[in-house]
Amino acid sequence: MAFWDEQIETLPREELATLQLKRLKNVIARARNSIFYRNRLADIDESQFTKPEDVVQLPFTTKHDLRLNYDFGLLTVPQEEIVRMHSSSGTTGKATVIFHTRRDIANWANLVARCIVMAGAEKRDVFQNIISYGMFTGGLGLHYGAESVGMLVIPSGVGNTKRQIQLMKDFKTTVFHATPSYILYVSEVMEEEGDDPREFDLRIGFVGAEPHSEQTRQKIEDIYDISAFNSYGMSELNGPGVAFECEEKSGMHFWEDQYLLEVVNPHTGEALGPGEEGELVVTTLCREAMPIIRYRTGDLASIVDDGEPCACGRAHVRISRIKGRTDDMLIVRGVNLYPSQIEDVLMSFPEVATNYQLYLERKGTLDELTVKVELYPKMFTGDLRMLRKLENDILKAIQDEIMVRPRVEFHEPGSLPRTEGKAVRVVDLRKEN
Ligand code: DLL
Repeated sequence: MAFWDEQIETLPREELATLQLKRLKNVIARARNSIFYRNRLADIDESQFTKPEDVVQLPFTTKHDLRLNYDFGLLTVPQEEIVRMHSSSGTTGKATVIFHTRRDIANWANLVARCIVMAGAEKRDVFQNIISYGMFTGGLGLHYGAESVGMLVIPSGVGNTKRQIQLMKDFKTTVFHATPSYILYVSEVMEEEGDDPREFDLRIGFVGAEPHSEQTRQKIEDIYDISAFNSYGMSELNGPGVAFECEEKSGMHFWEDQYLLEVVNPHTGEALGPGEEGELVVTTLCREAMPIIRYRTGDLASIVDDGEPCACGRAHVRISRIKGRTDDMLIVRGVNLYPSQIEDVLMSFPEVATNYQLYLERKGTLDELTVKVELYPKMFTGDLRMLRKLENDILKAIQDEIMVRPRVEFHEPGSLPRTEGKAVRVVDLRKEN
């Protein structure tokens, strides 16, 4: 088993806590160099902190704070010290921007390199980075990490799917990085072109940036005959490289030497324990240009609580898959649900292909949920009885899961809308009425 930074990855938990406390104090002091935190932290005396958990004495930082303090309000260094800017991919409201010093970029590349090596990829691999470059952090984030490891990096970005496939063939790509929805689309194009995705040289895939179920991961692994690893991050916390799966795949290791993690009740802000699902709240422990303290990520997950340290030997906690975002929650006929619950059900049916979308409408006073789902071509043989049975089975399984009876519509593969970046899973037309 390989490590990028064995000493820090396997640091005993007491030593990790000591390191976190020291870094937390430093980061508070540093944050005070920004206009925003100078006021926000005025009453805090961090010299009294005795353990990392004392972080709860600090106020939360929200996306709204970042927006209000656009552009340089959280910057702690003179502008000439910053070498890079990124932006979050939010589609509503003002953008939030994140700045990095040269050391921040090196640190981030190091973290991503940890993830890459943890998943079993190596210098000899050919790495195709099939994800958007630019303000989005997925492209450059993995790019720098992979170069640090010494892989041959093909910065192919997203789109031009036939060219992606050609590059994979010509340069014998062994590792890719993509959103789960786009890499599934790539496999459909391969099949249309008469290529068998299992026949390529691929062996490892990094998938992330959007919620996806365990079944979707398994689908990607089966289709490509690879091992796929879940990757979590967000622009406000650099981007990818925050948490990533090891070969045990029993949760994503959250790099606690760099990020202090809390899980809180999203409504009350109260601390939750291991195994309890809540909102991830994160403090950057090493960032120079723009430290963020107790950031309300909006992402819902839990700390894995299986009572065992991970068999890979890494000491850093593991988090579950991200269930969704606090703002993704749908209320349908008074019932709260997350799109990921429906994905879990859909992807457990082998007849279901790779794409789906949820449509919400209001008929009179009643919400109507339509689950549009693509089936594999073999299902469209004209055997209506078979389709009706499948429809009933899916309906029932969804209803059991979410307590709302949807409509289910079947579509041919490739017929529902696609995006090259993050998939749009929900079309909510109720707001327009
Ligand atoms: O998506 C960073 C990233 C790039 C992560 C590439 C992994 C791979 P943002 O555009 O700021 O940054 O979006 C962050 O995406 O708060 C989550 O809601 C969601 N997200 C990211 N990774 C996952 C994942 C990048 N593995 C937001 N599972 C986050 C579920 C994810 N959701």
